[in-house]
Parts: sequence; structure tokens; C-alpha cells
Amino acid sequence: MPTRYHSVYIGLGSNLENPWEQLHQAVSAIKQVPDTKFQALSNIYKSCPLGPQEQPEFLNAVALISTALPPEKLLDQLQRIEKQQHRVRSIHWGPRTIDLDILLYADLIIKSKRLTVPHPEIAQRDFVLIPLADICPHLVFPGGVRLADLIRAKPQTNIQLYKSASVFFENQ
Ligand code: A4P
Ligand code: MG
Repeated sequence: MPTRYHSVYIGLGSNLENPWEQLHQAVSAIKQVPDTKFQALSNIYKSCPLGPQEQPEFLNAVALISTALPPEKLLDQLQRIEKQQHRVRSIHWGPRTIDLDILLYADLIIKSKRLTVPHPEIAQRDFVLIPLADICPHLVFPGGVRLADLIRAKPQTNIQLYKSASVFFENQ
């Protein structure tokens, strides 16, 4: 049987130890994940921290990959990358060198001990909605909600374009 690949959107966020460099390292590492093809990266955005306020601003982006890994195997790979970048889990919603969240995995709805997909906070987060729209403006979530409707319903108060995706890949 031919290998089946699934489209997956990954949210990237960093607010410690040179976030621009952290995003580069994470993208390079995602490109090396087995049975996975890197497809696209959104522009890079700057936003104020959601959650505890006494922490630096975040850089956020979204990557689209296609992968033959099942969801929990992909999560293992993303957590390995987080660990490689010295991610220390301490404060919930606190500062981090790199956070890699599975936003969407094909049209699956997952509620397991380790995974909730679609990521439950997507609709509330400008720093996820806007970069998702860079890659796929006509995206429809499992269940039928349209990305464009979520964006229209929510004033974008906490997000600024930081650098374009093409600048991100300059000199690579
Ligand atoms: N987990 C469940 N579902 C998923 C999923 N879809 N993708 C589990 C990835 N992991 C998922 O995550 C805790 C556990 O969630 C994992 O072990 C996995 O099994 P974590 O990253 O260790 O912990 P956390 O920081 O407490 O939670 P989380 O969910 O990563 O935080 P969030 O919701 O991503 O929020 N403000 C701005 N401006 N930009 C940001 O990027 N990020 C956060 C973190 C807070 N404020 C922010 C930003
Ligand atoms: Mg996370």
C-alpha cells in the first residue's frame, strides 16, 4: 500500500533566548522529522504574552507539513525538538524557548490523554489565526467552522507582522 500523508499545521512560539534563532532551529529540525515533508511557513509575528504578563513578547508562526507519522508519533518528534532546544516546562503559559503545538491534523478530532486536536485555544489566539490564514486563507476546521469567519469575528488587537517568510528563509 502506498504511504498515506496527512496535512498538519504546527504552531511555533518562542519568547526566550533569541526567539528568531529558536524559530530557525525548530524549522530546521522539523524539516528532518522522518516520513515528513515540510510544505510552508507563515510570516513571523510578534505579540504580547497571553497568560502571565511579566514575560517577554513572543514570536509566533505556523508551519504546514505533510506527514505519514500518526499523531502521537508526531507529538513525540515535536517534544524531542522542544527538549533539544532546552525547553524547560515550569509555568503554565509561561516563557519558553520553543513551543510546538499540533494545531490541526488532517480533519481528525482527537481527545486523548496526550493530545487535544484541533488545539482548543485556536479561536482565541490572533497569533495562531493570522499565520494560519497566510498559508491557507480558505481553511475549514473539522466540524465546518471557517477560519475566515473566526478572523472576522475577532478584532486583531495583539499581533504585529515581524518579518515575512521570505526574509526568514534568506541566506539559508
Ligand atoms: N497537548 C495536548 N494537546 C496538544 C497539542 N495539540 N499539541 C499536551 C501539543 N501538545 C498538546 O504542553 C503540555 C501538554 O499538552 C503536552 O505534554 C502534550 O501532551 P506544554 O507545551 O508542555 O505545556 P504548557 O505550556 O502548559 O501548555 P501549552 O498548551 O503548550 O501552552 P499553550 O496553550 O501553547 O500556551 N502568548 C503569545 N503571545 N504567544 C504564544 O505562543 N503561548 C503560550 C503557551 C502562552 N502565551 C502565549 C503563547
Ligand atoms: Mg505546547
